[in-house]
Amino acid sequence: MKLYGYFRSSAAFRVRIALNLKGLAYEQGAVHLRKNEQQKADYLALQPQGLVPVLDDEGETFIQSMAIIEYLDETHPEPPLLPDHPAGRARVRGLAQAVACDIHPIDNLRVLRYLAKPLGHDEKAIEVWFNHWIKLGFDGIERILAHDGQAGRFCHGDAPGLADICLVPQVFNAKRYPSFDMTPYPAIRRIFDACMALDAFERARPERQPDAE
Ligand SMILES: N[C@@H](CCC(=O)N[C@@H](CS)C(=O)NCC(=O)O)C(=O)O
Repeated sequence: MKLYGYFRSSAAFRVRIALNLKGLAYEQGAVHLRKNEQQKADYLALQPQGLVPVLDDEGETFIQSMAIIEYLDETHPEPPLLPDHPAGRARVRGLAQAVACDIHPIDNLRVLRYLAKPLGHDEKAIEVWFNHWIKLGFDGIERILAHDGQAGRFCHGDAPGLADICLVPQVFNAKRYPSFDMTPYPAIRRIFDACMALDAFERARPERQPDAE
């Protein structure tokens, strides 16, 4: 398998964690987002949206991190990334989407670039924007994790899964600006630490990727 991504991409980070949890070997194809390699014709032929990641599995290519992770879960069921019970699966997908649909897209590189140009916002305003959407998202996720009684060591019980896979890269993003305060999120911090104690998460972190700068 080959994963096209970028060391700082949190969507690619999700897929790296999933591949590691499944114990699957993969090579990486680096797409340098800051240099706009995602807009080059050869990459657009692979991913017409101009986004990472893409997973190539024996010549078949797949886009969108959540779809890729569910593909991996269906083709390599052990260990499962979603609970057995439909209600558990819905809870885990809900938490995962709270990150992947409600936080991450608004803080994506192309959005931040658009805020700068043509909208004319400076670096400070962009930092305020970036942190604002993470705070709003984390406030809700923290309430769920701390109060619905279904989190264990991880977001759902005591095994890592899709919700943790989405949460951890988003916490890395939250640390991008030192001005973001993680203090109000003890449940998120506890689960983050539990995840990062696992080799599958640790090996997926941005600094450990071959294209890291
Ligand atoms: N919903 C997509 C999001 C993919 C995405 O936004 N990727 C970012 C990096 S995390 C990207 O490629 N950004 C390029 C850009 O903004 O130009 C997924 O989950 O795969």
